[in-house]
Amino acid sequence: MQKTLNPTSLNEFAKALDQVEHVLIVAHVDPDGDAIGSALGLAWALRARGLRAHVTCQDPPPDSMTFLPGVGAFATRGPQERDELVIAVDTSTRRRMGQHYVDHNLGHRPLVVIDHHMTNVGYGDINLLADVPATAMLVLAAIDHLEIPLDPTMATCLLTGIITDTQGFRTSNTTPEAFAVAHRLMIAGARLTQITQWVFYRRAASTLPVWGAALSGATLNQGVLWAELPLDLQRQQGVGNSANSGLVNFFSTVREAQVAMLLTEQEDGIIDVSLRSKPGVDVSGVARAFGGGGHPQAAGCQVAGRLVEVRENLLEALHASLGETV
Ligand SMILES: [Mn+2]
Repeated sequence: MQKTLNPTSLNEFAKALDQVEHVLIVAHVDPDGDAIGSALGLAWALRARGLRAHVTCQDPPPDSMTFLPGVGAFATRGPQERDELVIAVDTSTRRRMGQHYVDHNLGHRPLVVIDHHMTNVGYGDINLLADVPATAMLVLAAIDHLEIPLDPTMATCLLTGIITDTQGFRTSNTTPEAFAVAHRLMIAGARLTQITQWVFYRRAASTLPVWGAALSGATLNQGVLWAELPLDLQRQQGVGNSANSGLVNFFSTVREAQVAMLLTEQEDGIIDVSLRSKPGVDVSGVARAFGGGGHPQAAGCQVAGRLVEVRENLLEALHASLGETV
């Protein structure tokens, strides 16, 4: 994937916007800070351009994102008949657009895809794809191309996307451009300390027993550190899925772990698999082989089956892929 956006696609995007009034922006299922920040930042920018922009998502935002301007309307409004153009942000596959997109039969509307996942095949009519640290950086490039002046609201949303996806400028894909963009966003009014506190320092105390159980059950096996959260454990502690994001990132800080994996059993019989890896080890291929996708160092998939079977299948694939790397 190229490092910068294709100018032809940017021109096509501008032309598509000129032909519509109502735009629907879709963030991926189980949305993270980049999905939510990119969606809201783009919505504010398009509104500044005179468009009617709405944001939708199958799942509600996690508590750590509730400070973002405009998040109150996030996910509460499903697609409507008058939506003329759909824009998917940070969403590597059509499937990750979620149930709203399917239920409301939006497939016949023109689709713009703005995304930075290497595994994205370009499933939109217009694809704004580039290999950058966060989709929020691509949204900013689009805003610049549309000559929309940045304001503190847009800047706050977009910087949140960058902070989230780079884990505070720590991931191996953090580029000088990420700092250059963050510099611009801070000058435009985004407050780094406020965003960092919300993104990284808002863990509920009720997550600690779940983490405790996962940590004490964690197993290191030939470079793969894994743990699982069965449904009964989650129920026992009364904590939802999103409360456990961060746990797999913590696993990846373990020196002996080349790969970290967290398996979370969901109500619907699906196992949510989160993968992380050390620089130089790529887990996106394994995620893709199981119907998911993501980045070389952070990827995931959702697999139907029993926890133990899914775990064994994933471990086998990860060990095989580690064997190739070594
Ligand atoms: Mn992202």
